[in-house]
Amino acid sequence: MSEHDKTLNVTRRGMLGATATGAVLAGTGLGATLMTAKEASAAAAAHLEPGELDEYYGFWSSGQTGELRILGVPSMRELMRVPVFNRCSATGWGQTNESLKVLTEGLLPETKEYLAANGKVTYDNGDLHHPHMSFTDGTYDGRYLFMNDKANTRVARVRCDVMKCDKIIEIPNAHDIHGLRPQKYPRTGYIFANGEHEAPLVNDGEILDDPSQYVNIFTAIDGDTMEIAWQVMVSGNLDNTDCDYQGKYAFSTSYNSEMGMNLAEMTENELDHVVVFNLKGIEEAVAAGNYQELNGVKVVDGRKEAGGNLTRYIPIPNSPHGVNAAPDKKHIMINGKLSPTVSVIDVEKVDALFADNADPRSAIVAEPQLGLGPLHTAFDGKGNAFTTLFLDSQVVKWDIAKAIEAYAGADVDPIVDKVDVHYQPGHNSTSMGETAEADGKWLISMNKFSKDRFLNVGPLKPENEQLIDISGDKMKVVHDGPTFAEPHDSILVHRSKVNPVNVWDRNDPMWEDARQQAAADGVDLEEGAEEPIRDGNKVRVYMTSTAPVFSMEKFSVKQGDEVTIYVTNLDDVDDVTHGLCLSNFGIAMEVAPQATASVTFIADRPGVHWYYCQWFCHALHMEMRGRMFVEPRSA
Ligand code: K7E
Ligand code: CUA
Repeated sequence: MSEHDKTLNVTRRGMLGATATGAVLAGTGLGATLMTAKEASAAAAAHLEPGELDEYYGFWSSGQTGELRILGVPSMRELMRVPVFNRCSATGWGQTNESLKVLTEGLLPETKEYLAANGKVTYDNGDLHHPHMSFTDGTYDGRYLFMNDKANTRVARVRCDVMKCDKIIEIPNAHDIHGLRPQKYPRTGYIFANGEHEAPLVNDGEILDDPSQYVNIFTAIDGDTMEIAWQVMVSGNLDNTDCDYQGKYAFSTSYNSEMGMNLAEMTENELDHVVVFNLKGIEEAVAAGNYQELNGVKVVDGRKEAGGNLTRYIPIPNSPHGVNAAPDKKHIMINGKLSPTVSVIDVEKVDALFADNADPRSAIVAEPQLGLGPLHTAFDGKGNAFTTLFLDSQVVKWDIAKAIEAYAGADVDPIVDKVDVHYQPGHNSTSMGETAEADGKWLISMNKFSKDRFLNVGPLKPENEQLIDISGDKMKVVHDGPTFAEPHDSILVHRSKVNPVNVWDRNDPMWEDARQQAAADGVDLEEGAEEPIRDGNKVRVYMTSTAPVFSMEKFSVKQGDEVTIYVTNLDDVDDVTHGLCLSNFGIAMEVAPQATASVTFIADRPGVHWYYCQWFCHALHMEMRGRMFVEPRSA
């Protein structure tokens, strides 16, 4: 069966409304013969010929893998992995001095102490759920991507010019950053980040079972400086977040308004809430000095009982999860999870909650019943919303205007279409769908289970991310895409918004420390040094690389020396990356065109040790190697 036929079959499965049984039937090939010409053309649009470029960049999280991934959409080809919170064997992320700086400089002092006690300088794991691009005036601006680490309470930034992480900060006072979104208007601006798990505010081991002393923390980070602007104490925990297109409010769901500590307590109430943050009110409180300073951060009190005008709590049924601002710049969708509904907030009605203390529920203008387990909603820019139904294993397309009419009493059904997905969808995303430029072409359903959709690879299965054509009235599943653990979220960014470079700028700040050290040693990074430079028991080796040679074919150090090897790649040709691997020292790193990278280690193994280029760069790539000689301590 050709690749094309497979695509057609998958489309047919979607049309059949396949359950697991339906999927097996479609596997017979029967489906393809039933395909209409229109469906075939949709499937063809998802298929790219070799060498054809995709129309969209897909930026994917990877959950507990801790990296950011880049896919091409609609082909669903994986283009790149960008290490962020993880260690990367290929690029040396977590080992090079440049990456260690990013991974360590934003850690809190007590974290550094804890890690040091365990023989580490940084965390090795992360749980990256939500990647989002910076905005200017309601749409992507191609500057940065921001993302959370739920595992170790961090927020990271990736530069879109080189697709490398340049900042990671740990968020004090909060616990386990989950929901994260950049400000949409006038620009990013703030990065809003939810602390998911509540904890005693002074968490020093004095308090365990007194929920009244537990708080949760909402954080606003300055996306330009990656410093914390302010934090807000809230009641209930915080799950997902999004903000309006006016720059006035942010919204965070809480699935545990009860502040329960176990499952029974957490799901006790029929209504939880969404917290509305009044950005101007918070800024004014901070400016007026109405805050307490905790761990160097200005923290204002937005808890329910605090009153004031910093926050409002809108009751929502029941354990709401996703928050999604519609491209109409007016509606915010709150996905009910344990309730079959999505609650629609009209941002224009939010002003009255603060100005007139209006009933918080007065901001709700629709609450359509969509199916079981609504988690996240995406948009097509034509007035439709697409909500994932986790329990039903479906995506439901619904008409926002009709949902509002129905809520006002009209006898209309907002549901336009439902399609089966395989299986149990979490997030979904549409092309440009979280911006004012939503274009209604593609939807990705990020399904948590793949079960029988792929060849069996053992008990641990991939997830299944399905591509759905949403350009017509009916949704059509056109492609299955397996992915490794566990992308939660993705964004689809038109390629016109993203313009990475091919070659690094020699003046890039990424290796500023190397530049300064070289200057102090009287060395030019682009020339390298003939011999290692000794500074007590510290030895610095400055090499350049030009395919297929390193500038040093050998160098000598003494056993026990702390050695730093700097490699500057002088090649400035697209795609001529070199790498340095020092065998049996556990050292390897990537050096892309015109970049400098460095690594530090103790040379504690006497003898001859080969270093070699670990990135295939030239016909004589195998010959691109050299020797490090470690003189024994006794010598
Ligand atoms: Cu955005 Cu998975 Cu962290 Cu929903 S969460 S699924
Ligand atoms: Cu240089 Cu391979």
